[in-house]
Parts: sequence; C-alpha cells; structure tokens
Amino acid sequence: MGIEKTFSIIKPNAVKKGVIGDIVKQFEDSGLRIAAMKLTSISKDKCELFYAEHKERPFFGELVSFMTSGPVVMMCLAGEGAILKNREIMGATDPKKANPGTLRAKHGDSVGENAVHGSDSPESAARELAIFFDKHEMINL
Ligand code: 3AN
Repeated sequence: MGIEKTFSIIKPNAVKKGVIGDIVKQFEDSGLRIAAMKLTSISKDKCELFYAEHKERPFFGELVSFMTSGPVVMMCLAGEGAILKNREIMGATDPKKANPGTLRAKHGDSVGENAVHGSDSPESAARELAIFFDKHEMINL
C-alpha cells in the first residue's frame, strides 16, 4: 500500500463540542501523522465543489448548509495505508451503525452531522486535498 496522504475534516458539530483534541489524538495514536492542518470555515462555492458528486441527492442543500455553518478543522493525514486507516477510525457514515470506539460512534449526531469526513479513495484524496490545500502547505513525512 505504501505511504499515502488523505483528506480529513472535523465537521462543525464536532468543533462546536470541543472534541478536536480527542479526534486528533485518535488519529495520532493509530500511527497517522498530520502533514497539514487548519481551522477555518468553508465557503459555499468550495463546499458545493467538494460535494459535487452528491449534487442530485435530496440531502445536498442540508449538507452544504451544515458544512458551512461554523468552523471546521481540515487536515492532510499521512501514513502507511492512510486512506483505509482513516476510514476505519471514522466508522460507518451513520453513527448508529458505526463500530463502538470509532469517531462517528463517539461524536456523530446523525448521518448528516457525523463529526468527520475522510476521503474514500486515492482519487478522492488527491481531488479533495487539491481543493483545500496548496502543495507547499503539506509537509513531506
Ligand atoms: P462518507 O462520508 O461516509 O463517505 P457519503 O460519501 O455517502 O459518506 O456521504 C457524504 C456525506 O453526505 C456524509 N458524510 C454525510 O454527512 C452526508 N450524507 C450521506 N447520506 C446522507 C443522508 N441520508 N442524509 C443526510 N446526509 C447524508
């Protein structure tokens, strides 16, 4: 698998709850390294671009309005098999179905407000990182 980079967002509900530290600790404890990190808010335009594949879904408006409702933490996570590892640490999309101990089980409130985002493939990771980070902002680990 090799060293990969993946894109992670700590969503507005998790930032509001004050669990940034807990989430980052869980990533670091698993061996993932932080190659870039920023606390910021997402503009509506960038959010619509980011979630373009969901444009036709009934929850698209709700999703964009939630993701732009408050600050988020964006990260580039790096490590051996980082994409899959991040998805395992996050748990299933629906927090009620997520394995105990996963980030979504612990901090998710609903399918929409599920605390964290993580890229689902190498193609998505490259696309998503390019939307939110300049190359020089990501350190090489
Ligand atoms: P994942 O984030 O686990 O890859 P996707 O790609 O199916 O899940 O969905 C992207 C995002 O859209 C989810 N993180 C979630 O916030 C939102 N979402 C997915 N399904 C629903 C739904 N039925 N109702 C509201 N929001 C949803």
